Amino acid sequence: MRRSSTYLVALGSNRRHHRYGAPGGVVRAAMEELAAFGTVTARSPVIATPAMGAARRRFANAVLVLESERDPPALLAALKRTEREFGRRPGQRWGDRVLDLDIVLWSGGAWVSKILTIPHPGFARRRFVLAPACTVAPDWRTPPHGLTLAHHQARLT
Ligand code: PH2
Ligand code: MG
Ligand code: MG
Repeated sequence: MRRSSTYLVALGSNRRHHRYGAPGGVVRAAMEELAAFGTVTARSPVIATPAMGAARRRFANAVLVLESERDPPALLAALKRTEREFGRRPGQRWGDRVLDLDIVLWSGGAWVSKILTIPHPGFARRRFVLAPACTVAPDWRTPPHGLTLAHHQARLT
C-alpha cells in the first residue's frame, strides 16, 4: 500500500467561468473537484484579494489541506488537468486566469525538480496564500528553517 501525504494546495481565480460564475464560485467549484484526488481535511474561507503582479482583476483565493496517495508530480499533473478542465489556457504567466492551482507545501518537506518546487517559491511573500493558510494550518512548519505559517504571516505584517 502506498503511504499518503498531506498537501497544502492554494486556489486562485480572477475570471468568470461560464458555469460557475464569478471567481468565488470558480474557487468553490474547484475545491469540490479536488476531493477526487484524495481526502480534503480542511478548507479555508474563500477571500477576495487585490491582484499581485501583472493581473488586473481582483482574485478569489483559498487553500485546502489534502491527504493523497499521489506523489508530488502526480498531484501536479492532476491539478494542471483540472485547470485545463476549467478552461484555463496557456498565456501570460502572471496574467488573469480562470483557475490557478498551486502546491504550496507537502508533508514530505522539500521537492525540487524541473517542473515543480515545493515549498512554492513565492508563498512567504503572498498574503493571499498565507492569510487563508493560517485559518487551516497555522502551525505547519515549513522548510528550510521550520518557521510556522503563522510566523511567516506575522513577518509580512
Ligand atoms: N496569483 C498570481 C499572481 N497574483 N494575486 C492574487 N491576489 N491572488 C493570486 O492567486 C495571484 C495573484 C500568480 O499565480
Ligand atoms: Mg499561482
Ligand atoms: Mg500556478
